[in-house]
Amino acid sequence: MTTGYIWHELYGWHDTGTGSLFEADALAGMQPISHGIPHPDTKRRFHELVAVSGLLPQLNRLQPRHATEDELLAVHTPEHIADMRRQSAQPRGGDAGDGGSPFGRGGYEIATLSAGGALVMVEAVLRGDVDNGYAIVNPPGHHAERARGMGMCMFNNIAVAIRHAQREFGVERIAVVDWDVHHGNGTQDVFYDDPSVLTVSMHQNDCFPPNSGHLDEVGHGAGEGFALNIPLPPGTGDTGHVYAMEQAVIPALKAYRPELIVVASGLDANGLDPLARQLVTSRAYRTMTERLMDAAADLCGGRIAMAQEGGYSPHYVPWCGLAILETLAGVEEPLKDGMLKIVAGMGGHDLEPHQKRIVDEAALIGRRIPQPL
Ligand code: 9RB
Ligand code: ZN
Repeated sequence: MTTGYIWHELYGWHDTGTGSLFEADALAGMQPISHGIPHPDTKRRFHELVAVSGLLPQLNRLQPRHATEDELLAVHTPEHIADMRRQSAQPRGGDAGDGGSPFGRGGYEIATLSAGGALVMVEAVLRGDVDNGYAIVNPPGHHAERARGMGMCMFNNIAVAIRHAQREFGVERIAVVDWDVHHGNGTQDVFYDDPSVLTVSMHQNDCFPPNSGHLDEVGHGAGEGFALNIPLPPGTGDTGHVYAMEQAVIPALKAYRPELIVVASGLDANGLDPLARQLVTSRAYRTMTERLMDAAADLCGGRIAMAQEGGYSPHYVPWCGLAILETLAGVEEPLKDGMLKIVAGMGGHDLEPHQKRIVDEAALIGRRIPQPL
């Protein structure tokens, strides 16, 4: 098994400012903080654990490149791309679009390298250079819509990669599985009318963005039936997430029969994340990866490309990410998660009736996915 891997130093230079997410304002009691909640150190620490664990030499390290303007245009409006480029050239950078997503000067170049990282990974999987792969890209992408960035996302990295796969490799059906704790609204927006991409998002109900990712969002027009949302109640842990994967996500994939699975791999459903209230440990990330790999082996020659989205616990994101990478790479003796005892010890891992009800409802919707082409 060869597993592709991407991390680039420039991803660690994405500057989210001193009031990151919660805008600093001395007149309103909002203190600046150099290490805001979204901070690239979390992803850098993930990469460093991959290196220190000894896994890195077993991976096929790929070099990201910048997505071209033409590649971005397959997803985004010319106005949004021009706006990001213009703001990025300002001495102090700018904001992706919602006033809560700052980026520093040169942020455009980092964002195009992020989209290009997802694209290179998808390309390597489709060419068969690697069996599967994980790109720790930054900034994230899944909130970015066609015409605007938001939620710390400038360009929709995986959407750019998917359009590239369709244009250059003629892939007809691609499935997105988004297990970030926030709704993958941007990816859903880009493909909402399009049956050639199935978007499945499992997330904490009504976490972010507001009023987004409900069960009744199923796609529109020719894309009707090709979006699936699983809005899990706050407090859902390992069993609930694995249940959602087994009962709703995998059957939806089997109904759709994708030729490639792209995972929007946010790691912010973990039990220590400051931006959500789920209770996932590395165990569920490991099991969810196994289930997806089994489905991919049945459906699409094992082709899975994962790209990083959110994840804000500098302590625990590295362990969750390592568990996924070890699973992708088929490591037989994984490194023991040094924090599992404490995070798992917080409880909440049983499947509660109110969690099961939502997953079962989503599963019914997922079973009605039509045959696209
Ligand atoms: C804005 C606000 C946010 C923005 C992003 C996240 C998480 C993103 C992620 C959570 C809350 C508020 C722009 C509040 O990890 N995605 O995967 N909140 N953003 N107020 N305003 C004006
Ligand atoms: Zn997130």
